[in-house]
Amino acid sequence: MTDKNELAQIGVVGLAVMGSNLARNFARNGNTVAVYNRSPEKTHALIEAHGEEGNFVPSETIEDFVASLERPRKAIIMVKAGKATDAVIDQLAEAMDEGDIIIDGGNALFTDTIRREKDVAARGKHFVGAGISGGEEGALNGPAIMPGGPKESWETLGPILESIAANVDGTPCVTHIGADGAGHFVKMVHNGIEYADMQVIGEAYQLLRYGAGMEPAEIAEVFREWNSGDLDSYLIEITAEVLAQKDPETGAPLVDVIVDAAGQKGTGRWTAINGLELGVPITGIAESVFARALSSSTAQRSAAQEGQLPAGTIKALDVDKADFIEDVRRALYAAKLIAYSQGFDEIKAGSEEFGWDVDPRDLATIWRGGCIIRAKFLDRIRAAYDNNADLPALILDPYFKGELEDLIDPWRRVVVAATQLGLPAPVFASSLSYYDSLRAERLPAALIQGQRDFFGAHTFKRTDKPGTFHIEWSGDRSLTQTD
Ligand code: NBP
Repeated sequence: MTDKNELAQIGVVGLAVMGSNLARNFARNGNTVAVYNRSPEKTHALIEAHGEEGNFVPSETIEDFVASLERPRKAIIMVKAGKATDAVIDQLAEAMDEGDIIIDGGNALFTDTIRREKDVAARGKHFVGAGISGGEEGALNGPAIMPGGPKESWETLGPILESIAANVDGTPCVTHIGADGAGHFVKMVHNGIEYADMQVIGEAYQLLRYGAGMEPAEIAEVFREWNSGDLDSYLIEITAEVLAQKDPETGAPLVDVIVDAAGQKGTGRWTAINGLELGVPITGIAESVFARALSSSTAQRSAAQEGQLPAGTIKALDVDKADFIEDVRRALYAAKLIAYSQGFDEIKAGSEEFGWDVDPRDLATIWRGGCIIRAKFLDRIRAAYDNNADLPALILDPYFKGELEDLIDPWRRVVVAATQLGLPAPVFASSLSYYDSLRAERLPAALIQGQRDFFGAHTFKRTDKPGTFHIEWSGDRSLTQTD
């Protein structure tokens, strides 16, 4: 149904896949929704195909669109991230009045969101950068939404966003995350965790396929079973679906006909770059980004295969298959736990750096539904932060420490097996090194400090007394205290 005279509670600008599904979600949930797209064909197509789903108010100009919104006006931008977003913000800020709210629901870099919030605030309007996860299906049926921006905007926006968000146990998967770029920041880290989660699932598959010699359909069954336990999650569920799928053209397992070069749109890379900038060791996430890059290094990979780099001694698997499958499940759980732990570390560091006061319990709550990393064990993460809001690391929570007791030996066995089989398992292995580094009483960093002092007089601290010291390396090698 469309009515040009009715004022809309919310508007959507940009009616490609995400925007049109989001607009339908608003309409289906009883909101009157104004819709506008740069090229009017998309607006017409939406109304023609889905106009009966609820109340839509279509416009062909941004001015008509703005005029069709009730005050304070609320418009969500769902256009291509980057310059297109800036252009639309400018048009809306021009046409809107003081106190109106512009929401960017695209995948913006959080530093762009901080900049845009300042600019829009200077023009007297509110700007909310909102991370939206769940892809096109989530946008239509209930995404997880991570809005940042001013708290007062949330008071106006909250109810309408709650009406379309996913809902778990009566709790909507949306809450105010923090000021300016906080929403897009946590969405970025969500995607980084997603990269790591997908990579560890891929490594488990690789080991079962080429280590244990299992066929995709058989592995699909294993993943189905895993989905009923600790690993219960959307990504495990869809992995079983993908592995069970046959290529409609050849009848071969679909996974065998897909080119093994993983794409990326940038949010994983942003998470890794930000981790480096903040000095947070998000090794699982960064390794996953590199793993995708390596998979797409087609020329190098084919040269390495043709040139046959020496493989060394490859040892076939000599353990019981069922035992190996269980070991891989536990290694996957452990590596996934590390990825989440590191992601939450990055959010804590970002929150401190930018003064957002992000509550990790909110994320563990809203990520339980709608988003790609939704998983049963987020309830455990929530409980961990409920027990201790200042946990130094998620894996130090008593429940997760208990889980690690059961995971650590299988995890070590799987990393050894992967090495002996000559199969890559970069996140399984690097996460284990991260874990052992955290546990280590002494790290080789002491030696590195010695080297740095040797070549650059960078000084070092001592274990036995306070102060900063230097050895006269090129002289008499005496010790001096520099402060
Ligand atoms: P796209 O990212 O493909 O963008 C297409 C839309 O942008 C069209 O409506 C297009 O209008 C509009 N647009 C462009 Br391009 N340049 C414009 C400009 N200068 N002025 C006004 N409009 C302009 O759409 P999408 O895949 O629906 O994604 C929308 C946003 O949601 C993106 O930021 C994306 O990163 C984010 N997101 C996507 C997913 C997903 O699963 N796809 C998930 C989560 C978030 P036109 O029709 O006139 O060309």
